[in-house]
Amino acid sequence: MQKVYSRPKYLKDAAFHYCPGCGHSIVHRLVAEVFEEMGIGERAIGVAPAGCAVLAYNYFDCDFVEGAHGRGAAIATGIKRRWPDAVVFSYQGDGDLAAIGTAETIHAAARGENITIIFVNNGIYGMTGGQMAPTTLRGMKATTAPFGREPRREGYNLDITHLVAEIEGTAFAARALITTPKEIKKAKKLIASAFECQLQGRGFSIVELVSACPTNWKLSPLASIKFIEENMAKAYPPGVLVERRLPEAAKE
Ligand SMILES: Cc1ncc(C[n+]2csc(CCOP(=O)(O)OP(=O)(O)O)c2C)c(N)n1
Ligand code: SF4
Repeated sequence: MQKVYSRPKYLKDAAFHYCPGCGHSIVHRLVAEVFEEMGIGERAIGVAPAGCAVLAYNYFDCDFVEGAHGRGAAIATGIKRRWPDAVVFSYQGDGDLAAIGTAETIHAAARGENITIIFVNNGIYGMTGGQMAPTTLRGMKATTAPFGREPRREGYNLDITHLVAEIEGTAFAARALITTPKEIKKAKKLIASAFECQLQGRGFSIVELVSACPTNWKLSPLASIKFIEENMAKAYPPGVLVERRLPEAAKE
């Protein structure tokens, strides 16, 4: 019999606490598979966020630090500077990265810190019950935008990965959709490219995974996938946003 599934080496034997249809479980698995395939799991140090992935260290079988909300890029910076041989990543949601941690994210990119950010964009604050995030789409309802986001009242939605891609210290910025198996395979490739970028010492790398929060979107898991395809993917189109070559200093 052909084996089609096995637990990745760097995922502990623990059941995820995430809701059915939540993208976090899929993204965890992808990162763990990449660690195994690239042989970097023993060197990996993660920074867990506030948000639904707060317990990420219960699932990944690698070293982990719990970060305060939004501070992932700053904490990862400290770890990487102290242990340059470690493969350091911060795992963050959109409330965490694009609201509370905007400054840390942008300045880590501006400094070209050689770290990797795994950014799960579900367009809402999941853990705290569905408040509006900077990434909440125009017209999308949230507990703090009960009539649907209206730019003149709640502001425009923010494509933070695009913003960060403009910064010279960003070596690699990409986005993928956590929807169909085909898109999820693309997501895995981009996650691997981001870690490869860090291994080559090229600077800041970020992969945004556009992902479902069926619970707070108040949609079924299947309808959530459709919502990503029909709405989120238009505001946050997948693909490589930027890939910069080795800076001169790193080549010497
Ligand atoms: C400095 C700070 N502000 C606010 C909070 C409360 N808080 C915890 S999780 C969360 C929302 C997280 O949303 P997001 O980052 O989008 O992650 P998700 O739960 O959707 O994965 C908030 C506001 C906190 N823990 N620390
Ligand atoms: S609330 Fe949303 S982000 Fe949090 S575990 Fe449930 S589906 Fe995932």
